[in-house]
Amino acid sequence: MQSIIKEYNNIDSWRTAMFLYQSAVKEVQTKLEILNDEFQYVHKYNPIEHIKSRVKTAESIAKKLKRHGKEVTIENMVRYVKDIAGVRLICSYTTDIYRLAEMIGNQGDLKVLSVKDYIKNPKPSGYKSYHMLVSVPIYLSDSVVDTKVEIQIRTIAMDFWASLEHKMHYKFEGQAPEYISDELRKCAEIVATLDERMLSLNEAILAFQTEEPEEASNEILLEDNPLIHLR
Ligand code: 0O2
Repeated sequence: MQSIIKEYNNIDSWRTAMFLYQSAVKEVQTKLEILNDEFQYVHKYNPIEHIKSRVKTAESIAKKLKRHGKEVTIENMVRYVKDIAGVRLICSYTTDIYRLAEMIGNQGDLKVLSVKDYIKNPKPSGYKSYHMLVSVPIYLSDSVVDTKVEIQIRTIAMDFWASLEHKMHYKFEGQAPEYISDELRKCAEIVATLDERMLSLNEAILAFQTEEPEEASNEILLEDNPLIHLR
């Protein structure tokens, strides 16, 4: 273990660091694809709609270090920028998010270093997402290097919102006109409502499908209809 930590702290070249982050993204993405395939095989359901992966650009790393008041060095980048390797999981429903988080937490070779639940505690901007910082062992020919990857899990609707908010943030460099920030906050509320209603609707559809074969007739009493609880 000691030798692994020493190796990690000894990363002194940009190419070595980027090679490790790219390998870590591949490793985590493959793991999550396998989990999703297994879930489909066992439960006939995919909790992941799609996966987006990226390694942060040099420009973005430098910007983040400056934002945190740190000198732009390889050492500081490895120590302070936690999301250089990033994997984003897009799901249909909020329940998928917590199901996936639990599945990730149960992976023996991934160490969960920290969790930020911006779904239960959204940012003042309205940003919602579930962030997990994990470390994954990268097996090289002569050593093993634990490498950090930030996994972001969010619904399709949250992702749609976050993409536009990100665009706004970059366009106005944090100085967006008040009416645009206000409108985005209102859209975040609509996103939350949409996610809730889509989840209820999906549950109602699933309940209907499982109950139907046991019914003597196809008639459904109004008070038994799960859809009437939606609003
Ligand atoms: P980019 O350009 O997307 O890579 P930080 O608060 O960011 O200084 P930390 O610990 O990395 O420090 O924070 P966090 O909360 O885990 O955020 C990491 C990433 O989550 C961000 O990376 C964004 O991708 C995303 N994120 C966090 N907050 C927001 C938000 O309010 N709106 C949107 N659209 N995305 C957010 P970067 O490096 O900030 O940006």
